Amino acid sequence: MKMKKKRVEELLAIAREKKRALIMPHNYADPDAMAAALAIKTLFKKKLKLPSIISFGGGVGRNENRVMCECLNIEITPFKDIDMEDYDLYVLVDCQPSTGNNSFPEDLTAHIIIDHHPPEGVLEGVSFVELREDVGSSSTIVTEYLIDAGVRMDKNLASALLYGIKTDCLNFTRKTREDDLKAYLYLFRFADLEKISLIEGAGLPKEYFKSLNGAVEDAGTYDDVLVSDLGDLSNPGAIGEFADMFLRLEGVNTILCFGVHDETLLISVRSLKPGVHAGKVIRYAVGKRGTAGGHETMAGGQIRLLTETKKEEDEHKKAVIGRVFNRLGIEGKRKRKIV
Ligand SMILES: [Mn+2]
Repeated sequence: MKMKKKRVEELLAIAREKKRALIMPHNYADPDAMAAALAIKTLFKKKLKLPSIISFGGGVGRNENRVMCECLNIEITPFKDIDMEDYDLYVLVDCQPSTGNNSFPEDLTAHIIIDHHPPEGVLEGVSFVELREDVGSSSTIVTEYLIDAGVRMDKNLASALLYGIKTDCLNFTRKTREDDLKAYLYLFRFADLEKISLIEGAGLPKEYFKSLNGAVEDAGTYDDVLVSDLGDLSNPGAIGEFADMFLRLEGVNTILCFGVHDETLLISVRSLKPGVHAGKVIRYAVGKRGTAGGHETMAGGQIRLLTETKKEEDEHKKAVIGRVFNRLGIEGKRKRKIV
């Protein structure tokens, strides 16, 4: 515990003389990433009176995440409205620079990185690097910081962090360590469980079920791979959600869902098949022109489509999806509809 205390002190020492901090989760900001960002924002405010804002490139996708931001007062500024020069302290949470899943400019150097994923990013010159692969969430790491720094846990922050741990550890079925459970139990005393259940049961608009219907109608299997083209999407968060849902279909172990939102092709891959690395599949498919993030079992990516003409857009989409098909080994196979 003594060593960790030193870590949060080191972190605060770097932030001490700064005027404005920019805290950036990845573009696929999930509850863990947003909660960890909120924790750092609170730490800076309470210990240093340092103002900061939270920003990332993607929109808040899932309805649960939107409700989380609303009811726990997590303010997000879209990255397109950010001028990097307005800030003298850059903090990346739940991600690393130059990995393609965040909007942090590659020509700048971040000051602080806090993450629980394997080291993949460009970490050179970063003053404070905390990469803890031994825990299941970034929320766990920052909860320990708050405890060590003696910051009083308020209800909203505790609820956000508790939900962050719970979701990133997939209800404690995915890489959950003792430290995650310790942090969870600590937060449990302060968290507002009514708000958590509000978030988990977030209301869904009619369009959600319309796209679900479309996704099921389009879904087809190629051996043990299920593919669904969601077409034009109003709710980009649906792609990942439906991919998770399809993974429960008996007899399939790999899912590809994709759709177009705001002239951008969004792709989600899930895989439980040994030898298929979801993150690598998407990275290969979108190449340098797109962004991708994720792990072996789940990943998401996006690429802006060439849209001079409808034909060009369709061809571009086909080419990118073709590369996913190729990597999944289902090129030229026959599609069998599921309904
Ligand atoms: Mn995480």
